[in-house]
Amino acid sequence: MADTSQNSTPSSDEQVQREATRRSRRAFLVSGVAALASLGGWRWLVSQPKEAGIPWPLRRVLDANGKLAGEYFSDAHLAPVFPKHLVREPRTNGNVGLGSNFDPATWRLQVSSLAEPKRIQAFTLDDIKALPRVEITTELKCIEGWSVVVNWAGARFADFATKYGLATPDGGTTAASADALAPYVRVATPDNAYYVGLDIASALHPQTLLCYEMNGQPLTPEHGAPLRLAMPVKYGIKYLKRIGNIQFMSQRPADYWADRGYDWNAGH
Ligand SMILES: Nc1nc2c(c(=O)[nH]1)N[C@H]1C(S)=C(S)[C@@H](COP(=O)(O)O)O[C@H]1N2
Ligand SMILES: [Mo]
Repeated sequence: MADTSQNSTPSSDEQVQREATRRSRRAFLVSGVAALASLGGWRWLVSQPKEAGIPWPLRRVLDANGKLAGEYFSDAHLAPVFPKHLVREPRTNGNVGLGSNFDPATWRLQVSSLAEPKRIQAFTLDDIKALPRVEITTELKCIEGWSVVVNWAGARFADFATKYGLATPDGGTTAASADALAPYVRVATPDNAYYVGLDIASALHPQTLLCYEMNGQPLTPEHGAPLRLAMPVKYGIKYLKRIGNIQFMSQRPADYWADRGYDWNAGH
């Protein structure tokens, strides 16, 4: 069949609009893929089992979001990365849930499944460190108005959830169906004094890390040892230090700062 696309002239505004939409959608997908590749996430993503040609963690994020890759994989929602020489030691900010009654030696990360009966699994720091190590240098932005470039190292939340099938209702090892994915995650300190709520797309975002190192050093207690969140698409309030509990949930979880009047999503 002859290619008529060169000389086809859109004859109405509607056709022009359709064409523009088609082109920008393609441009968007290409730039999204490039951004993932530059993060080193692409190789991991393409090694995952596929559904309809799309690796399942990504597929699920797209499904959960309900839009064409929209909010989470556009360049606008991939937080910018910085050269390492720009890193600074951040001040420590916020110590809710970081009381002294804590023994890192007996620490376990407790994860509870969406469905009843709750399946509770306990993970060690070595379990997290056994996952692919990801480094990212991004800006930690506090709602108080300061920001600082930090180099984080840890495991992708998505790798953790994928390996153990944690986001599926039964906490099993396979993803049964796309709509079965837990829509929300609650992350809290061991004493539950500080807690954040996340939608699943944000939790599985390729830049969301379970961190054990900050600026090349193991996390210090003030910065959330043994494990903390870093999620550069969100404000610092979501970077929960000293993670103790992760719960997959069907309802939007409470959030420490949202309970005090801040935006629940805390994206920027
Ligand atoms: N457990 C816990 N995590 C927390 C907080 C807190 O009060 N308790 N404060 C948050 C806020 S407001 C910010 S800006 C960052 C600061 O991280 P940093 O202390 O490592 O600089 O931690 C976040 N994580
Ligand atoms: Mo903050």
